[in-house]
Amino acid sequence: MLLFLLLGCGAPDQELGAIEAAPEPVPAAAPAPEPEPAPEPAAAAFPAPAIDGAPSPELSAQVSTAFENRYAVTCWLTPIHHFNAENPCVLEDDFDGDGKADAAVLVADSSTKKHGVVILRSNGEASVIGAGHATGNGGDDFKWMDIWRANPLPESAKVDGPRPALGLHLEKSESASGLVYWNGEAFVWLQQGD
Ligand SMILES: [Ca+2]
Repeated sequence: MLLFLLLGCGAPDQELGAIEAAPEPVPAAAPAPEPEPAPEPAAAAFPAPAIDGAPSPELSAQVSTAFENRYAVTCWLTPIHHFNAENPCVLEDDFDGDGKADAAVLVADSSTKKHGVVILRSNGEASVIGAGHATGNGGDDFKWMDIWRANPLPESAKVDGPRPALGLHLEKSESASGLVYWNGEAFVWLQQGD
């Protein structure tokens, strides 16, 4: 009988309780789960070039800001198939031996229009060869160049510090070429052909 009364009286109380309780904020509700951290991008220090070989807008912006707009990305080379020269606007590889990708980008000086290469290193530093900066036999205007690619360093390349596997092979087809490589302090010219 007592149980019956309790049950009989309990129902309205529970309803009231439910109504009164509704506006109460639920204390310590389970917090929304933390979003999964985005996976680290695969070691790409620089925005990938577009499929057609043109640098991405982000990479072009990095070239502009590295030297306060002095140099502009200028893709003046075209592929030469019979020399197997793809001649992309951007070569991405480790050119200073720190194990991280750097980006070498064809540029021209915005005022003098002299041609050259800006190298954006993975440590945030930037260098320019040509484009007004005399670099060995390459001079200060690389307009003569019609082929470039990443090539292995020959043993004759002297390096102070971690040895990069690759340098920039810059060539006038069927004529002269040089390898520009990081010697531990700067990008320097190593003559390859006449
Ligand atoms: Ca590097």
